[in-house]
Amino acid sequence: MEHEHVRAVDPAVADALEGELERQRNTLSMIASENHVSRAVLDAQSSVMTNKYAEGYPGARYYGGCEYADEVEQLAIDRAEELFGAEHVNVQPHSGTQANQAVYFATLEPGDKILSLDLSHGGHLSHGHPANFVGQFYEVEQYEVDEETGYLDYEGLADLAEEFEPDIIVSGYSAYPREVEWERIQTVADDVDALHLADIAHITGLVAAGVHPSPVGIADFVTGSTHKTIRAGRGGIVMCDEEYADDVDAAVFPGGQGGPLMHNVAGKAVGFKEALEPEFEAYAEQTVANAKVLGETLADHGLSLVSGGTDNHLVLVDLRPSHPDTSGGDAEVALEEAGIVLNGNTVPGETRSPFDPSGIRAGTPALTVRGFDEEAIRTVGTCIARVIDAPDDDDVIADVRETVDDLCSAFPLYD
Ligand code: DSN
Repeated sequence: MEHEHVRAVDPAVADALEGELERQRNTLSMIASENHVSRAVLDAQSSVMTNKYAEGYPGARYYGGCEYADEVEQLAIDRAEELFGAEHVNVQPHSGTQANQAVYFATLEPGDKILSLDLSHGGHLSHGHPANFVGQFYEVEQYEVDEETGYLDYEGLADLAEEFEPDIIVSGYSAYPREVEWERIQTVADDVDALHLADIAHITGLVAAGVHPSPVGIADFVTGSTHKTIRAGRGGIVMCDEEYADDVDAAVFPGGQGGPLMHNVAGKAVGFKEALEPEFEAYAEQTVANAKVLGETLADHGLSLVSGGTDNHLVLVDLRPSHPDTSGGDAEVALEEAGIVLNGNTVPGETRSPFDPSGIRAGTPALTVRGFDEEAIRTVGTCIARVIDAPDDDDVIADVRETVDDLCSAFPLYD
């Protein structure tokens, strides 16, 4: 990864690209929504497909010269259909948010009602936050997790649905560490005659590998992003039954987007092929096993986990019981100094602010790609706890940074 062509034209950008590669190599990437894609996906994403306009869909484009674009997009579609068992897949959304936008555009009129999980309880901006277009174009009501247990409050959701009479219920979350019971949410949707969108952005890879139950075939629409646990490069997808296929396709293009990012579609095709291999299931299983060990290690050091643990790739730590004077933002900054990159995160019953929240969120997808096993993750968990115990202690930070350096050497990236 020399970037010699960039360097010849633009040394400033070449320096930044190389700096980012070294940053990823020399730190522990634990932002739960991030991952390291394969060299094959990187190669596809930096290909000449970036030059091609291919508005439309395979076999029905608005431009000539699309034979290879057709081939690549059809491969991405076929592989996604096989991976997820979906009747119809659209692989063109530029991101998970744009996948959600397509579903709203396909199914709702402005002013229609969306029932979704509150952002501070683990939801997502594109599920109805007032700062997002969704919160401005639609009427939004939000359900919550049970603040005592940290688990989704399915009964509260059912009561709220009966009262609010939503047109669509959104499930699927960005900071929820537990298995989602899709059938229970579908039952609520059926009872109030609402559609159901399951946004599996975070767990797309876990669902593909069969280590988290799938909402495909249960919810009316399933959206995902392709760069998180599934490692297929940046982008989004929408899955649905055949009856919604034309509406979803029209909502993606021309409804919400112009030309597809064909280099990213090529990355998705390659990443989905990799996800169909048996090794991917082993990777997804190890990701979850590592997250469980991470949670146990943090708990052993006195930290409080929302819901007490995890069933997926992430843990959410509420710092208030153990470290009331340390915010998630403080912890994020100190950990980054020590070479551990994660994010401060709101927690259920948040008492600070989204800019300086009470928790941290940590995920294992990227470390697992590097080969981290349970033993290495235990070391990482101990490092995190040490820094949180002494975020202002330069000696502790330096000592942890040494351990992080050793781990980065033992588990090299893009070698
Ligand atoms: N921003 C992503 C996350 O970190 O969860 C979701 O889009």
